Amino acid sequence: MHVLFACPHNNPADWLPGLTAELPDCKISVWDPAGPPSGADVALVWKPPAALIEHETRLKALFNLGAGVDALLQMNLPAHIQIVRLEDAGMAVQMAEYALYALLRAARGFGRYEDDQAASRWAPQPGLRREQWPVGVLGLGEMGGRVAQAIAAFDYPVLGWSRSPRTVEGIQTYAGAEQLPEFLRRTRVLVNVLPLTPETTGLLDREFLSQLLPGGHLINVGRGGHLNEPDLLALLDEGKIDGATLDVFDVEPLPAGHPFWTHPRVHVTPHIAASTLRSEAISQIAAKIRRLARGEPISGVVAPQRGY
Ligand code: NDP
Ligand code: OXD
Repeated sequence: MHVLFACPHNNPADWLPGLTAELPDCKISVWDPAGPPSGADVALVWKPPAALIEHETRLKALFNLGAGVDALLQMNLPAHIQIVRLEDAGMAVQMAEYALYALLRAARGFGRYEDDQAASRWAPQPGLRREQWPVGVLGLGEMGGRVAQAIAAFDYPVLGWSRSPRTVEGIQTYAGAEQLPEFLRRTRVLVNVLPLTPETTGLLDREFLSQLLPGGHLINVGRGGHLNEPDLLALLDEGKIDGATLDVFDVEPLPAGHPFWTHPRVHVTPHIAASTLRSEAISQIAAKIRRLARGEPISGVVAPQRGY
C-alpha cells in the first residue's frame, strides 16, 4: 500500500514519523504537485485542492483528518474514491467540553460576572433551576451523542434529534422532520452538531430558531453553513434569542468588521471546539489502512448520497 500525505496546511514532518511507525509495511510519501504522480493508493487529506485528484489518479480512498467531510463532498470526487472520516479520535470529549462550557456560561451567567468584574460590581444572580434550561442537541452521532450524555450528567433535561431514530440513555430522542417541531418547542439551549449536507444547509434560520423556548441560546459547533447569520442577528436584536456561542462561520476566518465580533450577546471562538489530535488520528487511520491492505471492511466510510 502506498500512502500519500496530502495536507498542504500541515507540516509533513509532524506526521510522517508517526505514520511510518504505525505502517512499517507501507510506502509513505508527501504530495508534490509539481512532481510526477506518486501512484499512491490512499491519501490523508484536509480540504485538499482539486488538483490532487487530477494529479493522483490512482487514489482509491481519502482519509479525512477531521469528522466533517462537507469540503470533500463539495469536490464531486469520482465515484470510485471512498471518503473515510475520523470517528471521534479524541474529538468527542472536546466537543462535550465545549458545549458544556457554553451552556454553563449562558445558564450560570458567567459572561455577566465577567462584565461585573470589569465594572467592580458585586451582583449575585439567583440560583439556577435546571428544569428551566432544557438543552436540545441536533445530531446524535459521535459528537452529538457524547455532548448529550455529558450535559445530562449535569442533570439538565436533554433532548436529541437525529435523522433516524436513536436511543441514548437519559436523553429524550426525536427523529426526522416530523418530530422536529416538538423537539424545538421543548428546547431552550440548542447545540448544533450536525454534518453539513444538502438537507441541513441553512437549517438554522428565523423560522427554525423562532420555535425555541423564550430566552433561547444557540451553540453552533457544526458548520457555518447551517446558520443563516443575518436571521440570527435579527432575532438577537429583537430579543427573540438571548445569546449565541459560535465556533463555526460562513466565512472562516470570521472577517474583520463582521457584526458577530462586537455583538454583546455573541461569544465567538475560532473553530476550535474539537481539534484533530495527531496521534489519535494517525492510530485510527493506520488501523484502517492495515485492514484495507488485508482486504477487510472498515468503518467511517462516508455515504455520498446521504452527505455524511
Ligand atoms: P456523525 O456522522 O457521527 O453524526 C451525525 C449525526 O447527525 C447523526 O446522528 C445523524 O443522524 C445526524 N444527521 C445527519 N443529517 C441529518 C438530518 N438531515 N436530520 C437530522 N439529523 C441528521 O458525525 P460527527 O458527530 O462525527 O460530526 C458531526 C459534525 O460535527 C461534523 O460533520 C462537523 O461538521 C462537526 N465538527 C465540528 C468540529 C469543530 O471543531 N467545530 C469538530 C468536529 C466535527 P443519524 O444518527 O440518523 O445518522
Ligand atoms: C472537523 C472539524 O470536522 O475540525 O473535524 O471541524
